[in-house]
Amino acid sequence: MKRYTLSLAALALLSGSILLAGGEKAKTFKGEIMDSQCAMNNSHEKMEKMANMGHDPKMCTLKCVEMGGKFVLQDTEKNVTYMLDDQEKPRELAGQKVTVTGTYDKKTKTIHVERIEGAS
Ligand SMILES: [Cu+2]
Repeated sequence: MKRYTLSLAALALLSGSILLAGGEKAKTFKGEIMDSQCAMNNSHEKMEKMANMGHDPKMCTLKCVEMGGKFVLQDTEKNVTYMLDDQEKPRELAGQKVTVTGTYDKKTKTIHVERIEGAS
């Protein structure tokens, strides 16, 4: 019994220090799921003209990722690009306006994604 209590205390201590080490609190980021290539232009326009594909942000995003790009969150109003450490969830929301919840790592400009929701 004594050992059990001890390990519980150790666990609590451990998780406490993990929380402290994590530091940053989860925040929400608004923007559009875009591909890293088009994010450099802050728009799909250039790529769409080049590939002659009409205006279809979803298709452009998926195509560009297929060609080796990465899904990113693009704040088109501020022209800021956030990398996303989750490359699965963004797929179904490609080209859409979304709200991403997660912690931001300034060094790598990457959001550690907890949640992605389509903006209504
Ligand atoms: Cu594109």
